[in-house]
This record gives sequence, C-alpha cells and structure tokens, in this order.
Amino acid sequence: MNKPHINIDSFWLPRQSSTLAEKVDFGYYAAYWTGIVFFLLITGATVYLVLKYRRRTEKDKTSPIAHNTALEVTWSLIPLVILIWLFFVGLRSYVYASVAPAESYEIKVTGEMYLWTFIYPDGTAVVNELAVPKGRPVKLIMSSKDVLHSLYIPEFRVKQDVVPGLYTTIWFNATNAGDTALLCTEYCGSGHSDMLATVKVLEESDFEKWIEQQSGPSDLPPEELGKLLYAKKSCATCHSVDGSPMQGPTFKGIFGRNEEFSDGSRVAVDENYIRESILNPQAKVVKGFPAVMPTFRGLLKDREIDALIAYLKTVK
Ligand code: HEC
Ligand SMILES: [Cu+2]
Repeated sequence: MNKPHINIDSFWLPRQSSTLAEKVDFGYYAAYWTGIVFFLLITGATVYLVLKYRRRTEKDKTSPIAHNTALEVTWSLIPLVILIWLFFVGLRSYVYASVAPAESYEIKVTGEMYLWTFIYPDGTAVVNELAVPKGRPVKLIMSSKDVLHSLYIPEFRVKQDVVPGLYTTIWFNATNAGDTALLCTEYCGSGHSDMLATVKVLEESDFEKWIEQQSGPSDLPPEELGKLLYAKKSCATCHSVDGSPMQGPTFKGIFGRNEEFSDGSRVAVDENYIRESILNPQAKVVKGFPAVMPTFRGLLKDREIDALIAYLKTVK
C-alpha cells in the first residue's frame, strides 16, 4: 500500500493547503520573528555592554545610576504592545478555526484501533480515505469506538482529539487539489503508526464522481471487485496476501484452511466463516492473534462481502 505523504515546501512547516493554514502560519511566524529579533537585541546589547564597560583598571568605577524612567517605560511598553498584538493574532485564527460556516459539507468520522472510517451524507462509508471537495467548507463530526485518538491533517493545520462517547468537530476549506496525509496523533496502541489515511482533495465535479464510484464499478467481475475492496477497505493494512504475518493472519491459502481458534476449537474456512469474520470478527478469534479486527457491519454491502469472498478464494 502507498503510504500517504505530506507535501513540504518550507523549512519549518508543511505546504499550506487550507484557508486556515495561512492564518495559523502567520501567528507562528509572528511569534518566531519576535523571538529572533528580541534574542538578537538582548544578547547583542548584553555582549556589547559587557565588553564596553568591563573593568580595566583598579580604579574603574561604575557611575551610580539607580534608574532611567524613559528607558524603562520604553522597554516595557514596546513588548507589551507586541504581546497584545500576538494575542489578537492567535485569537483571530482560533475563532476562525472554531466556527464552521453553516453551509459546511458534513462528514462523520470514526476512529478505532487502527483505522479511520468516513461516512458521507448519502451513507457511503470509506475506510482510510477521505475525499473532500476543493474550495468548499467541510466539517468533520468525529467520535471514537474505543480509546482516545486524535485526527491531524498537517497541511490543513487542523488537529482535534477523537474521544469515545463524545462528538468533537473540526472544519476546513481545502485549497490545493491533490493528496495529503491524515494521521492519528495520540498514541493509541501497537498499530498507532499505521493509523493513516489519505486525504484526496478533488475538484467539485471529480468529487461527485468519486462518491458514485465508492461501491466499485458495477461491471467488475466479483474477484476483481474483491481485490479492489481488499485495498480500499483497509484489509491490506492488517492482512497480507503473500504469506507474511501482519496484525492479522495472511490471506494466502485461507480458503479451506483448517483454522484453530483461541478457545481451541477448529473450523475449515468456508464462505460462512469468512462472512462471519467480516461482520462479527470477535465470534471466532484465530489462535495467536489479538482480537483487534474491527467489524465491517454496516460498512460493506452484501455484494461487496460476496466479492471479498470470491477474491479470497483466488489467493492461493
Ligand atoms: C486492524 C486490523 C484489521 C483489519 C483492518 C482487518 N482485519 Fe481481518 N483480522 C484481523 C485480525 C487481528 C484477525 C485475527 C483475529 C480474529 O480472528 O479476530 C483477523 C481475522 C480475519 C479473518 C479470519 C482469518 C483466518 O485466517 O481465519 C478474515 C476472513 C478477515 N479477518 C477478513 C478481513 C477483511 C475482508 C478485511 C477488510 C474488509 C479485514 N479483515 C480487515 C485484523 C484486521
Ligand atoms: Cu489512534
């Protein structure tokens, strides 16, 4: 599988790909340059004064200056004004990021160990791929099925915890067509670093087409549709087809295999067992593997499950 990647075009920060990014970066660079200028002023003055007024002879004495009101007022007021300005720079983008426009396109997001599911207004559910229209506000309404996760899209400068039993939201308006990365940024377990998704920013017309295509082109033979779904629905993050063990057992030679479960029982893999494994994965847990497979109930249509079964039969 291709790992989603982040476009970098400056030394400190990723590419700006949302309307928020510019505002956040302005705040970042305002604080950054303020820091640099004052560092140079203060250490510069310190070094200069230490050298200039160093004690040269035994008789050298500093003149008895207690204070200098004009100087002290100046060096207090200027930083005060700068700090107040920085506060408003931050406040402005915070408010902008907090309030989604009323006409936002809403997508539901579920985080779980270790994948992301995105559910569109028409009920289309997509795993580990978030397609969004370019130039239109999108609001994510997020929750977690298990532990604390956090959704982070660096190029959009948005980040928010995803919490079980609670809805949190973020919104963005994407400005660059193309792919970028979405990641989980709250350590959530052994598969945390695989909890990645691709964000696809599409032109409005391509976006409509993408939504239509999600259940797969209807004229594909079942094995091919199954192969497509294996990659698209994230099965590939946990199941290999070449025999190598990942989070879950390999699909190589799965059909007809005599599988042993953690309770010691056995079953020969057939259509019903595969269907059950997809819809109710905890019913039979393969020996030697943790019971971490998420259920795909409600996320795969019957036609898609049939296609996956047809594909698994071909993986020898
Ligand atoms: C987060 C990782 C993960 C994802 C994603 C995942 N699985 Fe699994 N799967 C597992 C694990 C772990 C097991 C073994 C434990 C168990 O049986 O529950 C398993 C078991 C299975 C089994 C039984 C395998 C056997 O050898 O008996 C099937 C079939 C299966 N998964 C199909 C799928 C399909 C199809 C998808 C995609 C739609 C998928 N899985 C996505 C982790 C995952
Ligand atoms: Cu996570």
